[in-house]
Amino acid sequence: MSKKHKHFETAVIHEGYDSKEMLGSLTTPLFQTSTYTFDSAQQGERRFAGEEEGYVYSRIGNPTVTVLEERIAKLENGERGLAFGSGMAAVSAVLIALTKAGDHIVCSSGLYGCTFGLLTMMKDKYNISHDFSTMESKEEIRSLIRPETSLIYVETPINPTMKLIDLQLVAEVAKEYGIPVVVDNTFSTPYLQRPLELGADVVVHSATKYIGGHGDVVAGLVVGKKDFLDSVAMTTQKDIGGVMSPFDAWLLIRGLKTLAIRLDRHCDNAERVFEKLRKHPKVANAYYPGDGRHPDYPIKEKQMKRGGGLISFEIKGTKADAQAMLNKLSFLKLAVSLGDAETLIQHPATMTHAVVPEESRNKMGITDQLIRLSVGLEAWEDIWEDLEQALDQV
Ligand code: LCS
Repeated sequence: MSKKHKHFETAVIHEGYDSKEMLGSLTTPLFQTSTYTFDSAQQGERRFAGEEEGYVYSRIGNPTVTVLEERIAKLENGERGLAFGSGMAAVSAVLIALTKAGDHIVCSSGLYGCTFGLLTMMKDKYNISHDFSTMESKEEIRSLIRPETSLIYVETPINPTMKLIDLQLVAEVAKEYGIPVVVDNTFSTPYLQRPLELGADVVVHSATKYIGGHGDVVAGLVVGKKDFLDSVAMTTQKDIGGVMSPFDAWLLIRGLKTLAIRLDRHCDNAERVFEKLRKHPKVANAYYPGDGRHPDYPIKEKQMKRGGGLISFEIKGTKADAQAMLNKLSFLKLAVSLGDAETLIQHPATMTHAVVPEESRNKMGITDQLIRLSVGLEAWEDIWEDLEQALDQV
């Protein structure tokens, strides 16, 4: 196996893969197979018993997927990685593994819409309740923890409000109670933020976003301690079965190689577009964690390398004005998802967070005027020109 690489930019290209083991193939081969042959019935028995290493069936493991799992584990500085068929498959595998009927979850006061939907379903079906916390102080988190609280779940930056949570502070409280902290690191990726180094126990990703980076795959990843991920691998991954296809792993291995350079460009573009956007007369508020005026900027300075590629902003006016602006865009893409080469723009209240009831949306800060912008890799001047002409027409 390859040695541990010191620099992130090298690790995204080399970790978890040794070409000498693969007939010298420079790129990771695509093992597009569902199953694996045994030399004898006894070998099959030993493999199923876990007495001999080797692949048995691609829901339980695949060599292409293994390379990706080892690479993401190294990048997040965790012990083991696991790959899933979507970000939600990853989130649900972790949440189901860590809870039983009657348990309780403390979560950040903003979450991706489908994560909110999953928590609502778990409450309705299994009486697993949850409370939202701003996580602004230790006292506030402590006040919500009950004997049956089995985990703390955090998104930071929060989709789509771009508020931040202090991960070290949350991890310190969780340690007092001996409960794990799960962090959705989709918006930052390990290039900008490494929650496990700040005391979190598990990291989840929608790899659909920056990790893939090219808008051509839906996928999820989990990283954490070996014992916990071994148990997830044998339960909520193997038996619920939301695994990643080998081809999707192959695409993600390719995407990851440029993660660092892509993210630097996403950040450069977002910083420049934000400076213009915040001054536009039709924009009431604009939120970017890399901006020194952002209320959570001190948290950004503590735990994020840069501010990321996402901006959200509120239009002066109504929902109709926000929709009118989106309809006036020329080449920027009106679409959900984020982290792609193309700049993507969407209306959270009616799209990604439409499943969140209006009252909860308002509490989270998702107003009808809020627009989320995933700044792409195009020339920033072109991105701004399109946004400006659309805003001018509102
Ligand atoms: N976590 C976060 C923070 C997300 O933004 C998403 C998807 C997921 C988990 C789920 O990942 P998936 O299953 O889609 O791979 N977020 C989306 C968004 O903001 N627009 O479209 C999807």
